[in-house]
Amino acid sequence: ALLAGCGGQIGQNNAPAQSGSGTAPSNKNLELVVGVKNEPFYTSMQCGAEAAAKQAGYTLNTQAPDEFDPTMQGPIVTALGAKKPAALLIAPTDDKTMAPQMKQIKDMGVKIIEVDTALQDTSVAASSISSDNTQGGQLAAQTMAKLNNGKTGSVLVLDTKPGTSTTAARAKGFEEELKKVAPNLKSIGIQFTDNEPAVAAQKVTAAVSSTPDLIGVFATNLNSGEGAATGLRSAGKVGQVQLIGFDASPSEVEGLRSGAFQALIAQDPATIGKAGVEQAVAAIEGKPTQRNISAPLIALTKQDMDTKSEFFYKTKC
Ligand code: T6T
Repeated sequence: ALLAGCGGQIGQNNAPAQSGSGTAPSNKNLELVVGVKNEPFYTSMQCGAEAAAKQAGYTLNTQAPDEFDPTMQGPIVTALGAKKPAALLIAPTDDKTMAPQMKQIKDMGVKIIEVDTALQDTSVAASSISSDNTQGGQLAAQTMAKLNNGKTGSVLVLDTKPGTSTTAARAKGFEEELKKVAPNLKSIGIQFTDNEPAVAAQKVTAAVSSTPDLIGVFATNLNSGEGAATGLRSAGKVGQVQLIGFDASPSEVEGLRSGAFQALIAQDPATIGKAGVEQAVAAIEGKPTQRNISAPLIALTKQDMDTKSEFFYKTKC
């Protein structure tokens, strides 16, 4: 399955902007394997990556599993063995179980660049580009504390799936920071949504009924945030239970405007994609690479969102 929206016809390679020079590598094909199809975070990443590939005279093809699931992403990576791109840019959907497939491709001479999520094993990728997700969680806690005005109550944290490096760091960063900046707010713990909005909605409605003093929800990504907003709507708690989301999908941005979210921690996926391509090209061309690159994050509120609209995610390039 391929992402919709970017680079002309779905699933087609982009034409390179220029042909290679005499010393350029003969294989200038890059492959991007994102976490899940039709998702604005990855579409925005793909847009940034495609523009950078075109600029560098490389082709970039993008593939995506139907679900954020290593059993679906793994075979896509394994099949690249027949295609042998010069580099694989990948957002691994599990920090452990995606390692064998990625190592197998690496052993064929394909450069590996991690974009967004990463493996625990840091020896596989030449470079990893992501938001500072711990800092993103901390920012969410600080924002919740600030908006909460010293009230006392309970807070629910929604993570996606165990083994997702990014959302795990956000949840941990949030919980640790909340203890420091808002001792009056107590986390009732981290619950997993399987990266399904419907599960997130159900966890929120359940928490609303089981926890009468529920005062806030931190949703660590787009799907959990969209689902949490649905849950608060069906429980009639919009605006009463504070919702801090992560990412800035069109639906989340709309939810921020309408008051379903009080803040969003937005990433810069296009910059992650662009830096991923730049690192891939450096690795292919034998130039120095940077092992870890951090991309910007920003808190959006209803008051300031329109001055920061460059952070809103895209559904097409
Ligand atoms: O939050 C992003 C990404 O950073 C995370 O790793 C997985 O979920 C998203 O793609 C949003 O759905």
